[in-house]
Amino acid sequence: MNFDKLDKTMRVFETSTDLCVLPGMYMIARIDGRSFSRLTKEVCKFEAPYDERFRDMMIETIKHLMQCGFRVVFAYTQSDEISLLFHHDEDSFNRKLRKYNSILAGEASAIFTNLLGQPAAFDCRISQLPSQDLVVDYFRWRMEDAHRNCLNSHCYWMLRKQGIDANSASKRLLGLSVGDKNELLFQNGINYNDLPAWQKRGIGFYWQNIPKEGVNPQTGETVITERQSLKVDLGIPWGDEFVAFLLGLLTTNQKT
Ligand SMILES: Nc1nc2c(ncn2[C@@H]2O[C@H](COP(=O)(O)OP(=O)(O)OP(=O)(O)O)[C@@H](O)[C@H]2O)c(=O)[nH]1
Ligand SMILES: [Mg+2]
Repeated sequence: MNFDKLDKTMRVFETSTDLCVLPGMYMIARIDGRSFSRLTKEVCKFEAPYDERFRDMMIETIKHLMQCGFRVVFAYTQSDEISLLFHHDEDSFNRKLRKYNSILAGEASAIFTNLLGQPAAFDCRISQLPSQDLVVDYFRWRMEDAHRNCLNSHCYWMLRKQGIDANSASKRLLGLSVGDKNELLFQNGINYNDLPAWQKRGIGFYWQNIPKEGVNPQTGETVITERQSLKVDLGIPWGDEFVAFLLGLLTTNQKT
């Protein structure tokens, strides 16, 4: 068989199951650290429950993901996960799913590994959402997860730091309500309300137009132009304010 024929014959086997995201669907990628429980506790020994060095590596990874060739309009991170919302008209690789999944997992793994100085891997999946309301629900879901993680992990590590073993600490928290957990923290000197917003709600990333002063070389006049700058928001709004913020973002990024 000559090469052209062989190429044509074999190509079918790797492309026949290719799926593309339908036009009009909103796409959100979730990129999650693989076995980061082990990485953060055994391999690298990060401060628990939250370590600013780990947070800052996630931030740098996301800055890269937002500028690596796709049109990402909003990113969100909490724990070891990253969510990327694409522009409504995003059309790289004809919206082929395998391209997004493999490239984003690869880019995140490469950057994070570099920052950490140890091998670290991420997986990636794409949600295909037919409406703006579902996009909003997606982020409300992740933010609610951040909030639960924050409360649970502060309780758990508060007990562990008092010398209680892993099993007993988990058992101690079983069946406690949100109110009980808040009270448990309070009795031990931690006011949940006073914890940093980035731990309770996660971190948001979006583009902002920043006015920039320049000089017109022909006339010598001062001119104001706009430059896009990436905002890393450690105090993103929550509740209705967050919903309004997201809907605003979706409206601006609806069509080209
Ligand atoms: N010590 C520490 N751990 C963190 C921090 N941020 C996230 N983690 C840990 O990262 C892990 C993320 O949880 P998962 O994604 O569910 O667990 P995983 O081990 O990565 O498992 P897979 O995602 O299924 O591969 C949890 O164990 C968190 O405690 C941090 O700032 N400090
Ligand atoms: Mg993980």
